[in-house]
Amino acid sequence: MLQKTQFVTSAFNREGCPRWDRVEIAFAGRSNVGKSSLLNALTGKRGLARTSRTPGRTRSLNFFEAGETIALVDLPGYGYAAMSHDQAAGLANLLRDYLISRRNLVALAMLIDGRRGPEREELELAAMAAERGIDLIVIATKCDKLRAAKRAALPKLFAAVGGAPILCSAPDAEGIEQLRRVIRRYADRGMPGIAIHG
Ligand SMILES: Nc1nc2c(ncn2[C@@H]2O[C@H](COP(=O)(O)OP(=O)(O)OP(=O)(O)O)[C@@H](O)[C@H]2O)c(=O)[nH]1
Ligand SMILES: [Mg+2]
Repeated sequence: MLQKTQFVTSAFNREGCPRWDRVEIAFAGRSNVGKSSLLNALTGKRGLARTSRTPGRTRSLNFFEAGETIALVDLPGYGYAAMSHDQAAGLANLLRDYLISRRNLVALAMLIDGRRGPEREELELAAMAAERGIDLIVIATKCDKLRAAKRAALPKLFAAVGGAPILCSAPDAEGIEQLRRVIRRYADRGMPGIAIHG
């Protein structure tokens, strides 16, 4: 199912988002944390979502359809300082608007660098998800960079966002199967009874 994921569209505002009944699983996190790389690893398609060493690569909401019932959404990152003020504010608005108002959104995959752990923005994201009743999937990225001791300390480091995250590494494919299983559960559950738009 995920291997057949296809890019559908990029949106720069609410009106640009697809009108469909798919449930959406969105990938959020600090700029450069590895959202696009993880999407590519999950789908096995290297060039599906654009990645870059330079933070601030993804500047729109990017929708990908997978199977019959779900979509994955690659979100722009936050917290990238070297962007113009207007540009950063515009991206933050786009992101906030999507997270707060998108009815198709059922799960937020929150990516956090395993070396950093959650910070203020992640606590805000977690609170927003809880408030909206959106599932939170906490993911520690770049775990190939962690030494054993740091790895063992992850549940404690991530305590403020619910404890043990899913440990992932895009180059090593660590955690990818586990995450695919989580996503498949949303696909199996199918769509909620009511049609959702907007
Ligand atoms: N070592 C390591 N590097 C990674 C991993 N995932 C991503 N990277 C690298 O981190 C950089 C940023 O990756 P992206 O996937 O573009 O990050 P992003 O979160 O989509 O960034 P924005 O779109 O700017 O918000 C790239 O140089 C990736 O190769 C990982 O699991 N391990
Ligand atoms: Mg990206």
